[in-house]
Amino acid sequence: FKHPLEHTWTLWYLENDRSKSWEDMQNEITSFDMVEDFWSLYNHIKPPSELKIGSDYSLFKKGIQPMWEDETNNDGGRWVISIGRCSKLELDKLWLDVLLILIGEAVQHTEEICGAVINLRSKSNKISIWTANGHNEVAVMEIGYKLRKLLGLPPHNLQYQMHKDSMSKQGSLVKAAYIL
Ligand code: M7G
Repeated sequence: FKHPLEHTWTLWYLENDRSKSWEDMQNEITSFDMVEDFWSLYNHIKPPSELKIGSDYSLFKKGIQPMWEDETNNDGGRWVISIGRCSKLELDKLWLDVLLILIGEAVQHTEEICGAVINLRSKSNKISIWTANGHNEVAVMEIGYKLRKLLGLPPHNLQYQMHKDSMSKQGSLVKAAYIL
């Protein structure tokens, strides 16, 4: 017998390609709804630290696209973890921890959770957890506190950004709606 997960999850991979639009760079890899299938997928693919700069992995509930435009994300936002200098091992461990928190439904308000993204970037890698309603302050804060605790993050390492603010950003700075 395999062990069922609460939700079905879809893994996406974005490979940077200047000849394509951002949406067309997103590739849906596969979906799973069993613990054992998660591990066989995880063991089969490269860890994030081995991906090319400019790539993303996204894990979202099946049916939600990893983009602001999806109706479930539209009024939402994301908890962004600032990752300073860290080893490849630490980066891969943090991403795995986030995946396990998601598929293991380890935070309250699981209905608010949409998915998580890791961006491999030369300036700074980024991991973020996307939630459905950025104005549901109680849920957003409880999710943030739980993430901080489970991931063992020091204070001031989590910033909640509304997708609406990311969409309309002028410079490189998106204002934080909440900081933990
Ligand atoms: P990023 O890859 O999220 O972060 O955004 P980065 O700035 O650290 O590389 C880079 C660019 O990708 C944005 O300025 C948008 O042009 C595009 N982009 C990112 N996201 C998450 C979306 C999205 O959800 N929808 C659309 N249409 N474009 C996006």
